[in-house]
Amino acid sequence: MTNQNNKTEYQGPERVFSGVQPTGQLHLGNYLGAIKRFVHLQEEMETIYCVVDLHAITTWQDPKELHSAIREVTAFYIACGLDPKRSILFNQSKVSAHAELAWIFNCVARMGWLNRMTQFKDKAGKNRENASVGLFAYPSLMAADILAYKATHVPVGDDQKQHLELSRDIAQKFNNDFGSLRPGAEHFFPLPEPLIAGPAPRVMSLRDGSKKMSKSDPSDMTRIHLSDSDDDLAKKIRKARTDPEALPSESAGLKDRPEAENLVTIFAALADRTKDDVLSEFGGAQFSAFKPALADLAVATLAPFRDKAEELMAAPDEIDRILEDGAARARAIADPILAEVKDLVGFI
Ligand code: AQP
Repeated sequence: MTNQNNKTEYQGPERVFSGVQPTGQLHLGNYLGAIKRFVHLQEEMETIYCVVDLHAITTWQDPKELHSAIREVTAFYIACGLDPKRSILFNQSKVSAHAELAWIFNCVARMGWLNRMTQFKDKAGKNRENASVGLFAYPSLMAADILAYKATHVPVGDDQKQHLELSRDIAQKFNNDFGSLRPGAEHFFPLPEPLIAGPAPRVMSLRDGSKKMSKSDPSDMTRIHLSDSDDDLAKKIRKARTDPEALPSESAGLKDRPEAENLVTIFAALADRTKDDVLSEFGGAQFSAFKPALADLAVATLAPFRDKAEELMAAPDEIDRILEDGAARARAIADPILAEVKDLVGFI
């Protein structure tokens, strides 16, 4: 799993870090692109999963809604299978190393690097002058999230690939600038590896197969929320855009059929099957037969997460306790790393 070059150079332990923003409701893309993999990885490595509330405020968040969304993401983390004893679960603002290291990385990263980030361009849109400075510097904070723990592996959806590459550039430049001044510190930070090749690294909108499923799409019908009722789940799948053709019997036949490909990908990812395997069952079927089967599968898989998350949300003190405990364990890893960084940079 580890990049061989990185492994020979960086000698620290393998460690996973990732996060989800508490902005709006979690959707199927967040689950299949990220959280489902988080759960598998906790069986294999040390895992640290964060609710990235500092990232959330790079765009306006109502404070009351943010408060409740932090708990909700935590509840879904646990409901989907993350074990707070096995994985470290916490919210980012509780561990000051993230913000402190992000500042240092703002001084390592170059304007030209950040100027190339497509997510900033997409999110700032035409009104770039009015975007927050935090939105522009988002990738430096993301690098800090990962490197505050010297994490070696980062499971994310495909949309985060460019930010991960920037994290590697920041780690490399920090190593070059500061590590070379002290023997043995040339490989102070690992170059974190993205883990993107999941079963559904880019889940697309249910209404437009060329756009990714996203929290910020104005229409609810474009995405399946993890909190949707069974009826809403089934309705959204029933109304998902498709083409008039029957399903092909092999995945090669999905080429140039983005909506069909998306639904088959979702089915395969939810069922832990390959697309070819799904098509060997449904090849030749019309969407009128496939959609109800997908709706049943989605309800059977997602409804238990929703119900468990609701149960957890009814005990907010327990969620807060889990976050507090996770933050203490996170600080125990990050604080000594940050102390070394400060020393390397020359702070007293
Ligand atoms: N459509 C998607 N398919 C696969 N993975 C996805 N992710 C997000 N959308 C998809 C992955 O989910 C993780 C958490 O994402 P996030 O909440 O931190 O931020 P995001 O990528 O900005 O999520 P959204 O829904 O797309 O929000 P908006 O609408 O604000 O842009 C990440 O690993 C992400 O890759």
